[in-house]
Amino acid sequence: MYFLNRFVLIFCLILFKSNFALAGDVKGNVKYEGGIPKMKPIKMAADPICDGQHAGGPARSEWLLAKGDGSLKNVFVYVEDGLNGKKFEVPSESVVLDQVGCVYVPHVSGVQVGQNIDILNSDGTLHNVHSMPKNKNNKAFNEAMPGARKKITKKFDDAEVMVRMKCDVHPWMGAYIGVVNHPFYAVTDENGNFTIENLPPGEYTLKAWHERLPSKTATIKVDADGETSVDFIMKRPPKKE
Ligand SMILES: [Cu+2]
Repeated sequence: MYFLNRFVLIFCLILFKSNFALAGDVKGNVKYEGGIPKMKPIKMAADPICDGQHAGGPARSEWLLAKGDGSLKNVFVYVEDGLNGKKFEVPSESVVLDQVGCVYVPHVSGVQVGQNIDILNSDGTLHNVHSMPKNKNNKAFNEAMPGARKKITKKFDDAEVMVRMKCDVHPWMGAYIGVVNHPFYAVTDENGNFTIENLPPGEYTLKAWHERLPSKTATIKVDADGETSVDFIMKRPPKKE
């Protein structure tokens, strides 16, 4: 009896472990190669409520955030190909896009098709949230959010990388949302790092998108248990002759 119990226990442990080992993580880093432009201060004087919220100095544009060593923030990295139409559950928690000091936070984010996006207004001023999808299956929305309107919830019906968001009141406000039909995406942090977790074993095309730089792709192989590493280098397009 004792041995039988032990056997069952070991069997269960193997089953338990394999359940968690049937997927791998993809980790990587994105670097920018080239002269790093200076992000200019945004002139918010048109709306003193916006301006008043940047005590540490004026907000700056965010279209290319690279550190001295090239580490590039705000790159949207996602599985472009290889999932072969597999369906994935839509997370019940919302993705959040906030408006803070008349700047979208975060500047780049991702969401699954059908997943709720809570668009918040942390400012006591009027914003007008305007999505600009190009995919006809995604309906554009254009909604006023007066200072007292603190939250609206939206979603997208089809995959689209990327959907641009803008504010019709503050022309400098812009954000990008990557809409994908799976959970395998990430946005690089200030060190250019990203992690995509729990990818089923297989071969995939991974794509790195940046708002001003040409996209890059890589073919990766993910094993059932372990970590795959992939780095990208992004450059400006060559100047036209
Ligand atoms: Cu605004």
